[in-house]
Amino acid sequence: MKVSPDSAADLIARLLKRRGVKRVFALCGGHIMPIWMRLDAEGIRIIDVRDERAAVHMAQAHAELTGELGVALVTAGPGMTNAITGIANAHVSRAPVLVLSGGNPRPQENRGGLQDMDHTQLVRSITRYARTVREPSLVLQELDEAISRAFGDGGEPGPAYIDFPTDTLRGIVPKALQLEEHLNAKPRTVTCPDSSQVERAVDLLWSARRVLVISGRGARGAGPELISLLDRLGAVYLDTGESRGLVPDGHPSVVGAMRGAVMSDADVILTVGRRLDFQLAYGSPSVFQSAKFVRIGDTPSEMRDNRRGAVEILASPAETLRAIVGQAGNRESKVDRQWAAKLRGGHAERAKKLQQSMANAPKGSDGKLHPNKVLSALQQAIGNDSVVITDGGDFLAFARVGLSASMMLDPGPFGCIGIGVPYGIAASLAFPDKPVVVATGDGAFGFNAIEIDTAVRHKAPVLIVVANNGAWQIEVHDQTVTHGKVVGTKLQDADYAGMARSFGMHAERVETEEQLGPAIERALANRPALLDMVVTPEAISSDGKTGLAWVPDLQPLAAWDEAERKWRAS
Ligand SMILES: Cc1ncc(C[n+]2csc(CCOP(=O)(O)OP(=O)(O)O)c2C)c(N)n1
Ligand SMILES: [Mg+2]
Repeated sequence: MKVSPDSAADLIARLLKRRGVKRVFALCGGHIMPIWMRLDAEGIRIIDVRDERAAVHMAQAHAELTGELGVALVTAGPGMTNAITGIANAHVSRAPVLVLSGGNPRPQENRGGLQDMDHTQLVRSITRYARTVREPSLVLQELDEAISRAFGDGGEPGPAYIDFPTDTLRGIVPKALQLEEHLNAKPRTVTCPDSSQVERAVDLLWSARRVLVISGRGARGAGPELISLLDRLGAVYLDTGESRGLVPDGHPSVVGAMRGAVMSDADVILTVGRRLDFQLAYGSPSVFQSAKFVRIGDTPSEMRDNRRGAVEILASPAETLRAIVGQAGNRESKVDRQWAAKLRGGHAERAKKLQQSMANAPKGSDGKLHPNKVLSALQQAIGNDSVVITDGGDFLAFARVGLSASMMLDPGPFGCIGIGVPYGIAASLAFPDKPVVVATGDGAFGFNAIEIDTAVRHKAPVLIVVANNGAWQIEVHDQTVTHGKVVGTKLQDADYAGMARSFGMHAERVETEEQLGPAIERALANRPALLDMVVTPEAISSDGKTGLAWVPDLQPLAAWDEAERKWRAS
C-alpha cells in the first residue's frame, strides 16, 4: 500500500522538514513505513541503525550538541520497548527528543494483532508527552505540541512520544486542515527575569567574598553571558559534565581541579541551569558548608531541587545573566581576589601535574599500557577543538578528568553506559569537520558495538577508542576491595579491531607505546575508525577510589558520605 502526498505520514515529514530536521535516526518496520517513505520523499536523511535504543541515543546526542530537536523513529512493539533505555536517558538528562512510532491499524487494535501494545502506558513516566494520535487531521497539531513540550515550553524539556496506527498514517488530510500555524516553527518563548529578583541577585553576588558559579544543562547556549559574568565578578567556576566546554579550560575562573576545597569554601553558590544532584552532593550543608545559594534556571528542577536559593530566578539563563551583568554596571565586586587567585593557582598546578603524569603513566606489571598514556596521546592528536564522548567505568573516569574538548558528553546523570558509539556517530554527522572521538571501556562498548556497522554505512567520521582491559574493571575493583571475591565481572580479551574490520571499518590493535601515536594518526585520517587499545586493568581510577562504585548510603562519594554522617549527628 503506497503512501500519498497529503496523507498524515506526509504531513509528519513536511512538518519535520519545516522545523529544520535534517536527519532522523530510525529502524524500519511495517507499522512506520509510511512515515519512513515520506521522510525520504522530503529529502530528510534516515540514519538507519541496528537497535532502536541506539537511535534514541543518537537523537539525544544530536539535540544536546546542536540545541536542535533530535528525532528517532522506531517501529511498534519490540521496536518501541528497545527504545525505552534511550528515552529514559533523555528524560533524566532533560534532552529535547521526539520519538515517533506506529501501531496496529485501528480495526485491528486490541485484537491480538502483530506487535500490538499500548506504548504510551510504558513511556508515560519518562516522557513530557505520550499520545496515540488516531485522527489524521490532528497529526500536525499533536506534533506541534509534542515538539513544544520536548523543548520544555512551560515545563521541563525532555523526550516527547507519539505513535500513530498505520491506517491513520495513510489517511488523507484535507488541505483546509493543514494549517500553516502548525507546520511552521515558531520562535521559542524566552522567559525574562523579574527585575526585583535581578536586583537581589546582584546585591548578594556583589557583596559576597567567595562566589562559586556552577553551570549545567540549562546554561548551554549562555556561554558568552556566563563568561561575561565571571569576568565582571571575578568569581571562580566549576564545570560539570552537563556543560563541559561552555567556559574554556583556559579561562581564569576555571578551578575544576580544586573542586573539594572550593565547594566547602564558597560563601555564595550561583547555580546556572544546574540541578543540585548527586554530582553536587545534593547541595548538602555538610559539603557546601556555609553557603547561600542563588539559583537560576528555566526549568523548575534546575531552579530549586534540594536547596532553596536566597534568590531564585525561573527564567532564561542567558537573559538572566545578561540582566545581572547589566544591573551591576560598574559596581565593584567584593570577591576576594587572593582567594580566587590561590584556587586558580592550585588548579593550574594540579592540571599541569596531571598532564605530566598522564604522559609518563607507567605500564602495568602485566606490561600493558596505562589508560592515561592512551588518553595523553589522544589529546595531543585531536587538539582542543574537538567533540569527545566518554563512556565506561574506570576508563570513563580517566577520560573525563584527562581529556579536554570544546564539546563533551558522557553517560550523564542516568549513568547510562553504552551511549558512546551512538553518541559518537550522531556527533560526527553533526560536526563532520571536527575530530569526534569516543573514549569507551570495552564493557560499555559492547552494548551498542553493532552500531559500528551504522558508522560505516553512513560514513560517520568518528574515531572509537576502546580501552580493552578484558573486564568491567571498576566493578572488579569494587568486588576485590569490598567483598574479597571477583564474580561475573571479567570479560574476554576480545579482538575488537577484528570485529570492526569485519564491518569494513579501519581498525587497529594497539599494544605498545611505540604503536600509539602513529595508530591514532592513521585512525584519524581514516574515519570511521576503531582503535582497540590493550590497557592494564591495574590502573585504578578516581571513581573506583572515591565511592561511586560501591554506592554509600547517604552520598555518592565516600568523603561526602562521611561528612554527611557527621553533620547529621551534630
Ligand atoms: C546500562 C548499565 N549497566 C551497568 C552499569 C554499571 N556499570 C557502571 S561502570 C561499569 C563497568 C564498565 O566497564 P568498562 O566499560 O569495561 O570500563 P572499565 O571500568 O573496565 O574501564 C558497569 C557495569 C551501568 N552504569 N549502566
Ligand atoms: Mg573494561
